Amino acid sequence: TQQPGAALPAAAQPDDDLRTGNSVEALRGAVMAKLAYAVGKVQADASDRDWFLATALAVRDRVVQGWQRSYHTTNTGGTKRVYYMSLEFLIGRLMFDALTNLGLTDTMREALSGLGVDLDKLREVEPDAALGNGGLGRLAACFMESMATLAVPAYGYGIRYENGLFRQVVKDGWQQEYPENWLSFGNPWEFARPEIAYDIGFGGHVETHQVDGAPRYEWFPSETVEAVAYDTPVVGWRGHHVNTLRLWSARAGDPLRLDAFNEGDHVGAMADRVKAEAISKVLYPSDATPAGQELRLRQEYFFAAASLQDLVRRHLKKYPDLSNLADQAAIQLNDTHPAIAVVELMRLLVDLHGMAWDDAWRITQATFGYTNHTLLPEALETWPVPLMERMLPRHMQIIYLVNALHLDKLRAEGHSDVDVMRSVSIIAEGWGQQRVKMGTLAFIGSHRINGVSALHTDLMRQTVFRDLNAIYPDRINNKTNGITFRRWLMEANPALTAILVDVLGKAVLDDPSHLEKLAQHAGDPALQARLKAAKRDNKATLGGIIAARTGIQVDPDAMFDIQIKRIHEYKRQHLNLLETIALYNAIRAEPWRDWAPRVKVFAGKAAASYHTAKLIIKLANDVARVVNDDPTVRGKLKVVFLPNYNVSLAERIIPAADLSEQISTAGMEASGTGNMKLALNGALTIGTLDGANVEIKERVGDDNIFIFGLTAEEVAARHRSGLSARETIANSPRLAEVMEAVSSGVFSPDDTDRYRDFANALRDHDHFLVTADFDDYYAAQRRVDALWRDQAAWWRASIMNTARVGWFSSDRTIGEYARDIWDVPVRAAE
Ligand code: F55
Repeated sequence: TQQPGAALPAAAQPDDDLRTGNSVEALRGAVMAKLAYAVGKVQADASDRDWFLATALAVRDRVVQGWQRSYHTTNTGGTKRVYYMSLEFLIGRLMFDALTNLGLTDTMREALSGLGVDLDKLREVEPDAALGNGGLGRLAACFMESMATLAVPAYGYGIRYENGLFRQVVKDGWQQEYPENWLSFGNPWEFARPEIAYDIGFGGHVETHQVDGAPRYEWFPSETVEAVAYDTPVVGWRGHHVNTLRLWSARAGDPLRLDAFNEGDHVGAMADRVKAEAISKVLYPSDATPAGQELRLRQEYFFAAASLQDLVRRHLKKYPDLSNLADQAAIQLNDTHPAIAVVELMRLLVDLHGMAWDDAWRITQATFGYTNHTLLPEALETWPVPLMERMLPRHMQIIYLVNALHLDKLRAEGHSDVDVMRSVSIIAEGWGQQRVKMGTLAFIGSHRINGVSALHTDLMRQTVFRDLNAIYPDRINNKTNGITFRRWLMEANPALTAILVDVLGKAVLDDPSHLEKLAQHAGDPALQARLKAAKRDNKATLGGIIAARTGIQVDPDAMFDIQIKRIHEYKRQHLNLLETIALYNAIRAEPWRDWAPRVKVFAGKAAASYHTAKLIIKLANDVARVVNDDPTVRGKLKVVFLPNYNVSLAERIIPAADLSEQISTAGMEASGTGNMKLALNGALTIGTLDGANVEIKERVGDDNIFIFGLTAEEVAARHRSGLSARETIANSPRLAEVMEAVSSGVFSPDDTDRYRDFANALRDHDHFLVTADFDDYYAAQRRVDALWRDQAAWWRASIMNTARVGWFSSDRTIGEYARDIWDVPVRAAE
């Protein structure tokens, strides 16, 4: 072991190289060198954070080699690139991604332990990069990893928010939001590229002049903001290929108003800088309802325009013009948030590069693909025309022209139905205000539109995009979501991974179809015992986290029943809470019965402005307090709300789950991806026939999943019938009792009216059909109890889940995008 201040080891052997060597000694030397020369600390004074930075930088050197190789190969190969445009990348911590994919985790652990440093402690000090809200942002992160794994030459484009998703603190049971500054101690993974910067215009006016008898349009923005690139390498499995996540940061251009500056209006000029730089300050913390604020539209255009300038410049370095852009670039729109890019590309092609409109439109459509992630009407993005006109005057002109040509063509083809024309128009009329429908714009501007599960895609065809689908029947296709098994199996659950490798061989790490062989061993008592022991360890670890963060003691031998996701009425955490109360009542009534001991764990953030979601968090904490304090149910039921759910916490909860709650109102959860992570890690699902649950059921089999509730069709019928929730409640004594308890303040003795309106809303409207599904859910939970009491049968089902969900790898999903949408090759499996 090196003493502090001792000479650094010489790079004698190739494998001892401080930059590239992968031996224990080389890694140790590399970390020591980073600590000294990059962090500027001596070992004796180094904090865990210093060691983390030194380690991350040493790992980064090893990533960079592959990065440069991949860059060179792509550049010389003339291969088509994929651009994944997303306002969110929920990447979480990156150190174990890099170590795992480079195969260096164990070597690094040994290298550090020789220095008296614990790698697993360093893991915990890395900030969790929460540049996203939930599923949509995490999907983008999984896709980045899978694109690197499959050696698809890809760039992720997004915004480098200084403040990611807020940190959730629970005070007296209520959610409070605190800023999360993930950059405050520096970010070892990123490379600032101050030289890669583009001017992004806002506001101003458009001038028209005639060029060769044709009108040409020129936009004179009144304001310019610079977009500066920050690059993060994304390394794929086994380090074969490394891609780039390029995030844009807003920088005020040189003194925006030099005149004001010189005239002494220092403060006014500075205020303009602040306004410009506000664009990349904060992530909008809503996972469903668009904010509709001016700053959000500025964010959308800022990063779309910067990304397009970047990829156009890359194209023109290699080709004389943009006529072959669609052969060289595929741009995927992650929901409508970047959809203004369709219009911006038209502007670049027509106004700046002088291309004929029809050619430009053909290229634009061939380049773009659009992924839809929600059908909830309140979640569909629209922007007021006056706002667009003011902020992006030329874009608004282009949108009107795109729309006019699109509607003219339909009329020429014989379409005349007013309702159809209205539904397929990009402009919505109503409430005295015109709005731009971003979903319609994205649809019209793309050659492929996809949903994220089979059911969701069918519903797209039947509902929001029904008329567009009838006109363009081949454009909508399904791409069921997936998850990266590197993070969600190998990194999150090393104990399970080791067992899988032992039973199935190492090939399972490269090809999840090998998991299927596990099914043969589902009844094997020895395998069951091993998996159960691994799960128990994971539960004990989670129990430690629960105790540390909430003070609640849980028993690792109880069933861990887990609902982790954003808090939303359509996800129905309150259905779970009502069932929890019913179970609590039942146990108290017959405490002598053989109850299956349970720990109900809830975690998730509510949008800061979503009052009902925050009340549901309070209810969870109120129910937890009452239940956990009641000696009658001790050892039988515990309720936990774990604060500040994020990617890192998910990595701890998921491997410890026995039961996975996927209980959204059917038709409302586009796919879900937590459902896949939990099933892969051996949890059984209790769920509705919604999103990807349907496809999970088809794969794991009816015996190994607990399905309940109305189907999407029945939900639609029920909404049409207008059946009353009051009647439903009256017909269920169990539910009536629970409703009365909540409503009257049994769980809120300090404020007996707290849940009155909430309960009355369920009685009067119950838009999410909590009451309609309650009895069936309660019955399904009792089937869960029964199976738990037969541990051999439970573990058989658990093994069948792990065995049969290999298909939900995001490698499979990306393979489908590559084949059906992007037309790019993927690297063959090992
Ligand atoms: C974020 C911002 C706005 Cl303005 C709207 C929505 C969101 C968002 O985070 N949506 C989201 O996460 N959608 C989810 O996408 C997942 C990935 O496709 C799905 O699995 C999930 O069903 C869906 O709700």
